[in-house]
Amino acid sequence: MKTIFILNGSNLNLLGTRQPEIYGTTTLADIETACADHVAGTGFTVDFRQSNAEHALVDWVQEARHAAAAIIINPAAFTHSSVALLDALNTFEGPVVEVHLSNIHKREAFRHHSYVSLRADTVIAGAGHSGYLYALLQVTAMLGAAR
Ligand code: CA2
Repeated sequence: MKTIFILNGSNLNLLGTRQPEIYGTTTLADIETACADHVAGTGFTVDFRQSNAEHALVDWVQEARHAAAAIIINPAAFTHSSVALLDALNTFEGPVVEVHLSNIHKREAFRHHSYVSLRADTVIAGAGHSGYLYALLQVTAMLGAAR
């Protein structure tokens, strides 16, 4: 069984409770369930996590070097600020897919730059919560799965 880490950054624990016009009404727990259902029976498992702390995400990326075949990450605000997260991702050898619920390029100028995109193999933005499922399709394809 190969593990895919799905890492979520700051404030994403609030999904479904605030700003539904931007982020939708689906909760992070709903997304976790959909991701687990999506990989059921494929030989992959997902390890889904969220933190408001930059260092936790850095620690999890370091852990992934030994514990995960791929990383899907929505770094949230750390996307636009964290060289530490980029440095950690640069030590990971498997596929990395960056996901954003919103289209960051359609929003404020400060969201247009992503440090994480300097490492990501694929970037998905603006697909809402479905972006996580598209990311799973992409990493399983990159890892050579049937779907
Ligand atoms: O579109 C995305 O997924 C973002 O990564 C979300 C981040 C934002 O800083 C990025 O520019 C784009 C913000 C996540 C905050 O999530 C909330 C959810 C509900 C209510 C308030 C915040």
